[in-house]
Amino acid sequence: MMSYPYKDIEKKWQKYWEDKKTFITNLDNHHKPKTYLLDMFPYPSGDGLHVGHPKGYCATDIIARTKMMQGYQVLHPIGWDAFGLPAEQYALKTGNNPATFTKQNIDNFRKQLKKIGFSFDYTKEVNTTDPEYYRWTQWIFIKLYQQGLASLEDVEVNFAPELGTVLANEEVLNLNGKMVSERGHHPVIKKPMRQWVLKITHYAEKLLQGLDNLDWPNSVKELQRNWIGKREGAVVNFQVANQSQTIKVFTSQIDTIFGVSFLVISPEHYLVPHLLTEAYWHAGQKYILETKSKTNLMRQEDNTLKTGIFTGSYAIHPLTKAQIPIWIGDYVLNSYGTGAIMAVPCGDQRDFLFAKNHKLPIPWIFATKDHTKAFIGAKVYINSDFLNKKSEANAKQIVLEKLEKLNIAQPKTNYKLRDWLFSRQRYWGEPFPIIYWDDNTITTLDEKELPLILPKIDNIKPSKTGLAPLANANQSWLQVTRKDGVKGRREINTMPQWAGSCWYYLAYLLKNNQGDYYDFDSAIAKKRFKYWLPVDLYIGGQEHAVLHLLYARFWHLVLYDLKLVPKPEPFAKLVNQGMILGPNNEKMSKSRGNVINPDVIINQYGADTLRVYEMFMGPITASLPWQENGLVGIHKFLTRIYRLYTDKDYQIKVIKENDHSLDYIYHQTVAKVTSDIANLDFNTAISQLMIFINHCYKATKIYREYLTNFLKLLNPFAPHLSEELWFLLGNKNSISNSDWPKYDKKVLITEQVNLAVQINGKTKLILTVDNNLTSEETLKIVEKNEKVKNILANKKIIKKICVVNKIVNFVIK
Ligand code: ANZ
Repeated sequence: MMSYPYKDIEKKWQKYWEDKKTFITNLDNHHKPKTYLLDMFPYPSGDGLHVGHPKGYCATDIIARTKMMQGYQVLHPIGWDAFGLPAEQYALKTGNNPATFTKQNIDNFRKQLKKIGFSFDYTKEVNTTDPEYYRWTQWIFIKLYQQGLASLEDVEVNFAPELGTVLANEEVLNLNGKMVSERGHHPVIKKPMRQWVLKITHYAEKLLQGLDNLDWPNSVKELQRNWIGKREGAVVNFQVANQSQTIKVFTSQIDTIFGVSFLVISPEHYLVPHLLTEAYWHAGQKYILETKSKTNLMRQEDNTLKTGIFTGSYAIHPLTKAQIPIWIGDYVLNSYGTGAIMAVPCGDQRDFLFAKNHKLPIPWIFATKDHTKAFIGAKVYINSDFLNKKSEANAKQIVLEKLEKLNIAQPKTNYKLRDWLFSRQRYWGEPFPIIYWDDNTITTLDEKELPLILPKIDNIKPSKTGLAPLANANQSWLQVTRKDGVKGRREINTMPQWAGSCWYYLAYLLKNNQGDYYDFDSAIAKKRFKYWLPVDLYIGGQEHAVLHLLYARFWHLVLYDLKLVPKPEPFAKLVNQGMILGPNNEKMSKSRGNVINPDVIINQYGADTLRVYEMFMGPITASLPWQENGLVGIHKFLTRIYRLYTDKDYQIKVIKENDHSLDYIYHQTVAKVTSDIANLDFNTAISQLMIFINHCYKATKIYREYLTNFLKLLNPFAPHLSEELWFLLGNKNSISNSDWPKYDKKVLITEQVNLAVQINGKTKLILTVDNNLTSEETLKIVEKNEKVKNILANKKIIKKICVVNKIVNFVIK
């Protein structure tokens, strides 16, 4: 196969960049415009990198190298999200300490990344398991605690007995109607436990509002909006007949109040003991016990049997004064709204199924002939007293106002978002800086006592009861004595893996020359945050759409409110790279046996081939299968470049004076590659590089400066090869320190075309314009034209339609 000495070349330049510190960023140099490019930092697994990892890193690397040549101060760091379950489980299996194992994995990951030639500034490396790092994770926790945003609560948690740990809802899957852990598919059951909870719900509204201004994929913003789940509705009070209690229900459809034929409260509702009458007590208790084994997911499923039991009590309908039965039903969740509902079987399918199942009345308040399911569609009210003939919006307002006056209802905004369960019964996580004192007080550690270092222990097995592994730590770690002699013990739970990844983009900015961190609240930190934030481009997988990205935004908002960071949002622009699938079009995984190891590819074709191939596969956001022949094609392309610059046959064609024969293709290439990179259209930029090389091969003369500048365009994609050829051309300094080429727009004008200017489809004027304009540019020129201005004077333009090089049509009233 056609090849070039990529092995020597790549080794040589990787060493050069390291020796010359080419990509070391001075965080305190704030004299240029900046760009902060962030990759979702990897979990350093024992399996090492696979070819999917570099895809996102290649994208940020291209931008980093381009921006550096374009005169920006660039930060492109990397680090390790190194706490977490896999290391702990591996350690359990092999009897190793996760720390040793994690260090080996990190060293291996770093070595692999270096071989791909990324322009990462490794001096800014962060590692979430480094005590100097988690000192600040603990510090932020203390801030949250001081703000009242961290508290201990008895929560029904998802407990995985085999893992001996509690999992957040997001870490639990519904597999065939059973709760299992997302990682490893271990069974999960509900169990009440005292846990740390972070009050992310306090920030629900800010988290929702903040999304509007972010340059993020709409799909991700929509996922976050749904997760936050804001609902405008009302709380309505139903008086219990012959009792002093009222039941508060949350409804988003108060206009359906005349359709209410019963109430349903959740099995966990605090009024259950008051409402269950003696006759129903036994059956009620049995039902409540049964629901304990069900997941929230199962309870909420649309088409399952809607189980429930009558309490024996009745409520009074606030408007009709009718007595309506109160039921317990597990499709009503205690954690949402008020944990109680007014059931409208003709308007809500779950209520409909419940009514059918328990033979409860179904009053029809919507004009419809279909009585086989709950009504959906445009509402026409019947049997609804003063609401009949009203529009939906009107009806909602009228009932609410009426009930508000009677003190029976209040408007209420509800959020689906739940507080964040923050305790894990694991060893390999950040210890909480918390002490429980024998005098029943709880305190956080003093800042000066941080970091609280995770003690080395021999037995990191969780006990099957859910007591965390740190219960096995040495007494000298567990026990503390206060100056006044009062004894205390440390928290034995640890923080979840999300904690360390909530603020790592800030940690990069805090790195000092000693390899640890400036104080989070120091003057230097403030200056750096002010200059470098927000992150300009964040690239990572779609799987982090809700959890990591919502948690990190939450912490950032808290830090913003504490005036520790200057802006409320951490990540201005987000891009989700697509997956690299196995050659068989399936997700790459060890179990499927279709994992491609980048080391093998680099050995066989070189890192530049790997990089250019990954970027050439298709749009960065697309998920596409790995294809060996594509890789071969790219390797041939790079070899062709190498030959053009080194082979005598071509060298004799190189001229020092421009003969202008390549002017057009050269300027076109600079223009296209520049804008494609800015738009993250890397595959089409590479196509253009190929077109340029084809022209050079066909040309009889090649202007030397064009060859030189081509290398700058190639550099972000194939940094080693371009650096090698750059030095071959006699340059003495890294190509990364050179300036990005400019193009001359005039050269790109080949002809002019006639453009019809129309009003409502009728041609009014013909203008002659250049044939290389974008639609925005065309419109600008047309609208500036005096004659057009006269035609359009005093007209109200509803729409502008532009067909480039042909027509501009103004639609007017
Ligand atoms: C009456 C009604 C009539 C309702 C109707 C719906 C349709 P979203 O919009 O998703 O927030 N609901 C309230 N609390 C609940 C709980 N804890 N568990 C289960 N369901 C609950 O859902 C709001 C609606 O879900 C509320 O409006 C309530 O039923 C139900 F034609 O009230 B609705």
